[in-house]
Amino acid sequence: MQTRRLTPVIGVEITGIDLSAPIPDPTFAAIREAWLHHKVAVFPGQRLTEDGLMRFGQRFGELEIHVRSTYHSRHHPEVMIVSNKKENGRAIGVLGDGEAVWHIDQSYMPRPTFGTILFGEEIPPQGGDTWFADLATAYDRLPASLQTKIEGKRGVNSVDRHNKRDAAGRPDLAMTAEQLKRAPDSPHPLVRRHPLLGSRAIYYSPSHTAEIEGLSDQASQALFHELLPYMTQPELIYKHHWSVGDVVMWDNTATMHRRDPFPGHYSRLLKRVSFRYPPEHRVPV
Ligand SMILES: O=C(O)CCC(=O)C(=O)O
Ligand SMILES: [Fe+2]
Repeated sequence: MQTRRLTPVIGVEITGIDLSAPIPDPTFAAIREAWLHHKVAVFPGQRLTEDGLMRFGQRFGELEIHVRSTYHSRHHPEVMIVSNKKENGRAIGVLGDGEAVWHIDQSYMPRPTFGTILFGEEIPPQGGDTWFADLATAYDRLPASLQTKIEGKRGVNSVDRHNKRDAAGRPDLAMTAEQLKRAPDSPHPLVRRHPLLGSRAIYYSPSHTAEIEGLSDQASQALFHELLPYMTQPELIYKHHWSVGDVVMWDNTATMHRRDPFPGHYSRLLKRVSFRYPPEHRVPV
């Protein structure tokens, strides 16, 4: 197994390993270490079945069953389809061909996602790049006054408000009452401690963190507005340009991501699993 930094701050490429084959414990420990340390890990040239993707994901933690059940794989509810493809006029995957704006995966759940793994099966020749920003380094580089301002505050994460705000013309975002019950508005600290590393990171998901507890809407938005430029500094970002066979995984405790749109006449299809924090760290602290 070889590793290569993708930028001086965030991202590592890991080669010389076949993720579909059984991975010995020491090799797995090295992969996990590299991923946690660099926050985003890219494994090019993989061939993974859904079972293989699940087997790899399960080594990191309990697999999550995504609340948007419409886009589960037909074969396994743990596998989610991210795609613009349609079958009989119905979208088989989430997110379509549009931009996915900056977010932290499932920050709107009472128990948010720890890691997400995507496997690229069909990739368009242009567009659809996925950008990752390092929110631990962003936190470290905040002016002390801004660190103090967010210290001890909780952001209210709301998929319901996100859906209502962005749902115009996006039927893929609609959620049933049953799904919304699983995803109630969820307050989480704006600064969270990494459950395994102890480092601190900003935990503000521009798509889903709707307001700050105890602040007016105006004061909440003003603080978000102040934070965002520090979270999107170019040197904190790794932009992934996809090839078929790429596996990309990221740590939602310490990063956020966004995706570029792509021309809708191309097909893009990725398979996705996500896993949870260890039980003792499920609610961000
Ligand atoms: O389509 C992508 O590249 C990213 C999708 C995404 O945000 C996710 O799977 O969590
Ligand atoms: Fe995402």
